[in-house]
Amino acid sequence: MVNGLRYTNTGIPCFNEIAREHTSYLTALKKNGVQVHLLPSSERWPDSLFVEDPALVFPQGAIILRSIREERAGERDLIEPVLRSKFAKVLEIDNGYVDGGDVLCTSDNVIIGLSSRTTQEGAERLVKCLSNLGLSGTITDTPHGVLHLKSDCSLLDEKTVFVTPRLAVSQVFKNYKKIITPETEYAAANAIRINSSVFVNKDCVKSIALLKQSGFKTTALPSTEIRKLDGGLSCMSLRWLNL
Ligand code: CIR
Repeated sequence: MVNGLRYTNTGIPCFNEIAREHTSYLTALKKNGVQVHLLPSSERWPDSLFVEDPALVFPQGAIILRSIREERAGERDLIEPVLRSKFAKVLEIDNGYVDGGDVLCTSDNVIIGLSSRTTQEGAERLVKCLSNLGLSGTITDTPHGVLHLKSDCSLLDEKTVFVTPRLAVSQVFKNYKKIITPETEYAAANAIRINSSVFVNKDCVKSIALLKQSGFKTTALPSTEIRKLDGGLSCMSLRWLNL
């Protein structure tokens, strides 16, 4: 895993530190009422820890995505059998490319960000798969130089997004209440709402204060080492409601 992809090489991350961050994450998920299914690790696919990217899951079914990066191309084969064992309906993106990190699921729509990982063709295929599951999708842009749409935003509740200033201007959020990350803490935007708590990067103290002031309960989690691989809190799990 320490050999995973990274945009800027700040040195090989420490395996033990990542393992500790991952354990804190798992503990917090369980403490907040999530039933966790842990997948076996893979030496062959070092980025496979980031299970958010090769698939999407909804109560109605799962969608297997397609990575544009050869270094991640086999991850879909790792996750597919697990999803087939859990979902009656499993669809696949067979053309174009989409990473799950570019997909923000809201209560009534799925927002898909075009990026260096998600192509127009992949996004259009995804909209078709979503429609097959009875869901709607909207394609939008991701700010230039940002890895994934969700590097810069997260959904805090049905009507509220936590978003960086550079993405907050997007029309796609025009009907949302926006809480804007402080200029020095863009990394906080990759948060996740888990039942009654918002998981947020522990170092982002201003953001934690801001979220608390806005009435959200927070769980501060360490992610310094995982960030060296461009990972964040959303990307280490695939989350769905058992209806
Ligand atoms: C990559 O570059 O693909 C991984 N090192 C990081 C992926 C992070 N995924 C995400 O934010 N959804």
